[in-house]
Parts: sequence; structure tokens; C-alpha cells
Amino acid sequence: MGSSTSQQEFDYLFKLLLIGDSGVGKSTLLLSFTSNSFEELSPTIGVDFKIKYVTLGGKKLKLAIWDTAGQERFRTLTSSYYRGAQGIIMVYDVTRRETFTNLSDIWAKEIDLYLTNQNCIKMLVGNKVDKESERVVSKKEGIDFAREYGCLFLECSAKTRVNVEQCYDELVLKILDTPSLLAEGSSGVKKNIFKQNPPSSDASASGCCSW
Ligand SMILES: Nc1nc2c(ncn2[C@@H]2O[C@H](COP(=O)(O)OP(=O)(O)OP(=O)(O)O)[C@@H](O)[C@H]2O)c(=O)[nH]1
Ligand SMILES: [Mg+2]
Repeated sequence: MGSSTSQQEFDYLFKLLLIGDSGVGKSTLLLSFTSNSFEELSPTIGVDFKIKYVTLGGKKLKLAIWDTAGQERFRTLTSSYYRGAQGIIMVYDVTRRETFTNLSDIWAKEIDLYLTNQNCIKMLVGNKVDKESERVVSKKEGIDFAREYGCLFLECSAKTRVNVEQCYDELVLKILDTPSLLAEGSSGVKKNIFKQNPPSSDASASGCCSW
């Protein structure tokens, strides 16, 4: 991912969404990407978000990345955040098989139900590859799932940061390559990104926006 750009100017604003079971590492992946750091996080309550400014494909981009809670009790709330997303990152834990089987049992169904944007780019991410000795889901299984559901695919570690930037880079480059998504992210519509409970803080902040 390119260097950070000025917080005022950008060519496109993209809304990205992280989904997947509780504990797979969604919030850690987001922190790893936005702050280059790793720390022990609590389970997300409702929905969180972070903003990151990047330059990629020759464009200045503002990424609004929404991080949803994986716990079932928040499902009704988090479903409303699929609306208008240009990119969606489905995360599972390569050391916990149920997080992988829940992709088809739960998460792909949520996408079908709640995603308003049919051209939205989907990315499947197998996290925690630093725990290779505990791996139970093979890379091939991830590749096969991604092919079946029409997703991009990468394995990464939010802890060691292996492939973390690549996840976001590949997703964003694909969005940049999709004219209908580009049109949505251009200046004319960027004001709508915080329609659901606008954050009161400044652009570099993060916070819980669920209530
Ligand atoms: N070893 C290892 N641990 C990780 C990695 N990513 C996350 N973790 C750990 O996994 C646990 C859960 O991480 P979170 O980021 O809170 O998971 P989450 O998907 O946001 O969970 P919810 O907010 O409940 O949906 C934490 O203890 C993290 O430190 C990774 O790549 N490797
Ligand atoms: Mg979380």
C-alpha cells in the first residue's frame, strides 16, 4: 500500500466491511493495517470503524473500514452495515474449522441477504497463519471456497503482519478496476458514507458507532 496522503484530499472514498466469526481476528487485522501494531483486543461490541488514507493505483483514497462484531447477539445490528459497501472482507481462522464452515453456513447467506451492491468485491482471508502447527484448514480449501463464491483469496497473519497490507491492496485495486464501484466512490456520493450514526470524532479516529 502506498504512503499516507493528506487527510483533506482524496479521489475516492470506499466503504469496506470486515465480517466473520467472533475471534477470527477481524479487529486485529484492522489494527494491524491502520496502526502497524499488534495488541490484545476485546471482542467487538456492535460495530467499530477506522479511517485510512492511502495512495494506490495512482489514486488518493480514503478507506472507511467497518469492523463488525462476530458474536451472534449483534447480528441484527451488524447486518445494516452491509449497505453501500464496495468491498467486503470475510475472515476465518485457519486453526478453527468451524470458522471456515460458518462461511457458507452463515456469512455467505448474510451477504446474499444484506449486501445492496451486487458488484461489491469480496475477499476471503484465512488468518493466523503464524500458528502453522495448529492449522486445520488447508490453503487449498480456502482457494476452492473463494473460487466457488467468486472471491479474492489470501492467507495472512494479523500478528506477524504477513500479507496484511496485501489483503487490503488487492481488494482496493479490484474496486478501482470496477467502473460502477468507482462511480459510487467518487466525490458526488462520498458524503453518504456515515449515514448510519455519524462518528463525532475526527477523520483519524475510530470508535464504536452502534448506539
Ligand atoms: N496468533 C495469532 N493470534 C491472532 C491473530 N489475529 C488475531 N489474533 C488473536 O485472536 C483473538 C481474537 O482477535 P480479534 O481481532 O478480537 O477477533 P474478532 O474477529 O475481532 O472478534 P469479534 O470482535 O468478537 O468478532 C485475540 O486474542 C487476538 O490477539 C493472528 O494473526 N495470529
Ligand atoms: Mg472484533
